Amino acid sequence: MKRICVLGLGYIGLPTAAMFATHGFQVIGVDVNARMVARLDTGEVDLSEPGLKTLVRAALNSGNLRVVGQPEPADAFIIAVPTPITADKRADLRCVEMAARSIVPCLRSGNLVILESTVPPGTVYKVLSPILSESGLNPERDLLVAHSPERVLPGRILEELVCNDRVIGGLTPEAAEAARALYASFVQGEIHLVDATTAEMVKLMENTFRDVNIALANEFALVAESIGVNVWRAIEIANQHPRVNILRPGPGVGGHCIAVDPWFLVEAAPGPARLIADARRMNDQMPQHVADRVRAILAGTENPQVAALGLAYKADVDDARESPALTVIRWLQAAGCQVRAYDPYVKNGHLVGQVDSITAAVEGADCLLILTDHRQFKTLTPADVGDRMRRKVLADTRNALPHADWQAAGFEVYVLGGHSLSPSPDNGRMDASVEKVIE
Ligand code: SAJ
Repeated sequence: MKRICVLGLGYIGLPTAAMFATHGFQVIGVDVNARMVARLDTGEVDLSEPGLKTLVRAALNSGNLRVVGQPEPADAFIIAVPTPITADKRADLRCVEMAARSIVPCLRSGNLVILESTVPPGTVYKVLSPILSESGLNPERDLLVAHSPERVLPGRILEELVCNDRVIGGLTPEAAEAARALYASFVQGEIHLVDATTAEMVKLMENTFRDVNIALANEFALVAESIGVNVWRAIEIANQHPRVNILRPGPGVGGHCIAVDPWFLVEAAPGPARLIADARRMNDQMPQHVADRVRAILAGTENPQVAALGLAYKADVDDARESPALTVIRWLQAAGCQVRAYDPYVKNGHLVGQVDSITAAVEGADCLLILTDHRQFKTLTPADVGDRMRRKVLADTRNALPHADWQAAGFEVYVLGGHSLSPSPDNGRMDASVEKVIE
């Protein structure tokens, strides 16, 4: 295996292609986005991922990586395209199907085909194999077909690509072995060989575990609000127990993985997968919960203005797709609040009122709302913003700021899942029913 064709040059395909290219393979990177291919060809990487630009440029400069619009014959094909969900929460496999169809004319006997995209259990057998067999080759006899789901964390992709364990599910044991030999060129973690459907299930279970854990943390936050306990302190102490690891509550779960993958298990087994579906719904209702609280805090304020900090779905990434921050903002806007949002990384937030500085966001605002815990926001002080605001209210959905300092500086402080640090202001603007909730 010397020549690899990687289909899909996004957050997974591009680093994978560059990694193989810098490990001596001839790599053909393929993407249907012609503009992106043209930019990549000149070394321009539009994804903000630590170290990625350097790695891609090294791969291009070595001559081992070429980026093109159409697949070419190769020894191995790696499919790393998106698998979103449809409006009715089912896997949208059109990109996988399209990528698989596009390699059919290139396939030769003995080729290795690896699917890295996250897919519902059974996809390799029921969707990928039938398409590959349109080549006239038998996927079990003539080809080596495997599933090796990507499992890297945005923000740490390059490191995790090398260090994480890898699971490889083969359509046949020979296919799994062939895929192992390929990844072993750079993977330092252990490589676990199973059948294709088990590999599909492993990946979904990992993200579902995280989603259910976050849903529990969010439920704890709501319980804490209703009984007047600070959930953050409670979780911190509970997590000291050697067998407890509760994740963090927040304004919802975003990204294209944790908020999506659990639905693939529900789709595969709707009867048994009840807790999984409930957890999903719990996390999906958090943006509305946050928006409701902010609205209630601002009840009675004329023409309420909200300065929202953070559009990305999580800290220190530039990715705002499926971000709960956007949903919170849309709810607030629908309720008549004017929102000015700032995010140091996200570039395309103009639709939700993005402005280009914290100062512009807080000017005349009635509430400073923290939606993403970017590093830059954690060092924000009341002196940076207080004088510019019309009303000094801090609503922190990520427990990102030192609330006592803000309270000492005259801010009313509301923490998602927390109890109020300040006595509730008796200024008539506060809806009494709200205190308990966002406190
Ligand atoms: N979040 C919380 N509380 C937490 C942790 C996360 O509310 O305690 C929220 C984040 O703010 C974000 C969302 O969950 O909105 C998802 O963020 P994340 O960091 O948990 O996950 P992703 O989507 O960036 O990456 C995950 C990773 N999966 C696991 O850690 C099990 C990654 O390894 C996968 O490769 C990736 O999904 C994927 O592609 O499936």
